[in-house]
Amino acid sequence: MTKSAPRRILVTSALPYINGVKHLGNLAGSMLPADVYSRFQRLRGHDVLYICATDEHGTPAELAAQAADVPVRQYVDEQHEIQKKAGEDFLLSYDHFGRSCSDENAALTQHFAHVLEANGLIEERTMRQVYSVDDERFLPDRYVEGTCPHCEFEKARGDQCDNCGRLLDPVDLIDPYSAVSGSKNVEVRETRHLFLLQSQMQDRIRDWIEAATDWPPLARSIALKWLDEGLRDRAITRDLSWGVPVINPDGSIREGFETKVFYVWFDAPIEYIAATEEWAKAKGEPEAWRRWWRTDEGAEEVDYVQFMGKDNVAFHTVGFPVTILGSQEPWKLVDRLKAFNWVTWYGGKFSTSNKRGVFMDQALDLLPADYWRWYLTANAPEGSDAAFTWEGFQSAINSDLANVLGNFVNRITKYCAAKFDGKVPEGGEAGEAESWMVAELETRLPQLVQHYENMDFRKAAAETRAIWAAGNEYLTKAEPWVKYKNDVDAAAVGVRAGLNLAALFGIIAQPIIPEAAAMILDALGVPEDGRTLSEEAFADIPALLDALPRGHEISPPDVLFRKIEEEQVAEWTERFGGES
Ligand code: B3M
Ligand code: ZN
Repeated sequence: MTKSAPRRILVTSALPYINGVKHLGNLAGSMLPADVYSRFQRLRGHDVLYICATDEHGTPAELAAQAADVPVRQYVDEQHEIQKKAGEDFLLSYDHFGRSCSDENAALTQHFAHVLEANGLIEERTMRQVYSVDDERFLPDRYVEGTCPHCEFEKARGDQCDNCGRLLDPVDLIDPYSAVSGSKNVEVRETRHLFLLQSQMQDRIRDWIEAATDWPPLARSIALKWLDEGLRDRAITRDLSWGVPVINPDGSIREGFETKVFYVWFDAPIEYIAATEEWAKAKGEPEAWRRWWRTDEGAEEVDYVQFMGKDNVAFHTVGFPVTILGSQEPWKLVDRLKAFNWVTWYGGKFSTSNKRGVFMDQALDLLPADYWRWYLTANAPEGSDAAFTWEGFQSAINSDLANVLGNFVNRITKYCAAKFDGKVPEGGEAGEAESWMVAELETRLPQLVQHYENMDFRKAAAETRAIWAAGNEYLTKAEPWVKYKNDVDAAAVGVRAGLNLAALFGIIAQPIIPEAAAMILDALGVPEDGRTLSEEAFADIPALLDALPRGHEISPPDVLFRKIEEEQVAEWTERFGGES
């Protein structure tokens, strides 16, 4: 079989906002699937670049810093390190985890603003804004709170109502007050802002989305819904001091914008590109980012895949593409966008203040990353929202990981150590049970690959588990322990196939549970270059059952997974909430 050429795949996951460690739902709907997908494609032999960063500008950062009583710069520096560590501890294999407050992002954001304005897509307009007389400032977005004009929720934020989910214009709030001081002494005043003329790009964007027939359905349907409602021009600057300054092409501050910066949603997606620049600089090849992003310099052949929660889709299918296409410069556009619904906490919202839900750093104090990675992938919120429950978590870990995978590996390696001197046995010929197993793999392995290619993560996890389960069924059929009494050669076949299956199970487990997979593969002495999921590796499936060299030494791994006990479920329910 000829080796197919590696593809170049660019992966980004929505940039976690800087104001605090993310909860398991945020992880499950962007960073984790992006990581699983990146790991899968690397194991296929492709050239993958997985980029993420913290999203550090905007009102929530300023407000959180103020609440913590530290300068915003110090706040974002600290929070970036915390989130970076949380990601590493969750084994998220970013090639680079950047920061949207980087110089690269400021320069690129300003560049885009200049070319968009030159192309007639940015215009200065006067708009009405809430102004706080006592605070002596305008109150953008979350700086103002009040009663929602749609649902009468009393603590609606200026940009969005947390109760009914509607996007709001701060001037529409009823009984507005300042989130900085609580002052009700506010009025609407006129001020100038830059507007991105999205309405002019309506047809371009629609043509592009309509042509994107291979996108997973959720992302595409959200994008089309926004287009059907009609694209509106939107302000891309705010009255804030923390953010990317609005400058002229000569570097001077734009007149009238001395106390304004770009809106966080304008600069945040640009950070995907800027973070790639940061990555290139860090590895001492400052131009290396260009072949991933400039279609005139090699990025034409890149497959670019984005991962995000459903609330971010509009910004990625309308806002950012308007920036990219409107620039009329040869930038790479996303090829496929995978969106997720919510992970809920027993059907409700995660909430720090109400002690509902587990956040990324807390999770790892309880159990290793692999446990969470498995559960959240196997229950990915793809078709609809998915509720986290301790009971569901316990059963997934105890059944899928401890029983189906862990026991298989333990049983076969221990038996080999006890009866075959810890060496892959020689002797015997493959028979009916092995043919059955080969047939299973011949159907299931290609399906597994297909599910990953389609970015159907639940299905990929279910197929992975089905392959492990088939291995257990194989051992029941082959019965090496029974055969051993009368026919050691016949037992040798089962043990040999069993060990090879254990290796295969570790190989296919790598994208989702990399740590446990490495333990299995180390115990079986599978060399690094034998751990791939490449087309060549799966070309000869019968050979997979006889891949480890005969006579090769193996050792049983340490306990791979500990079962979750009832008492633990009770304790965690108490601490983090559960069925109320
Ligand atoms: N920071 C996600 C959020 O906080 C947002 C994503 C930006 S992606 C460019 O909702
Ligand atoms: Zn509302």
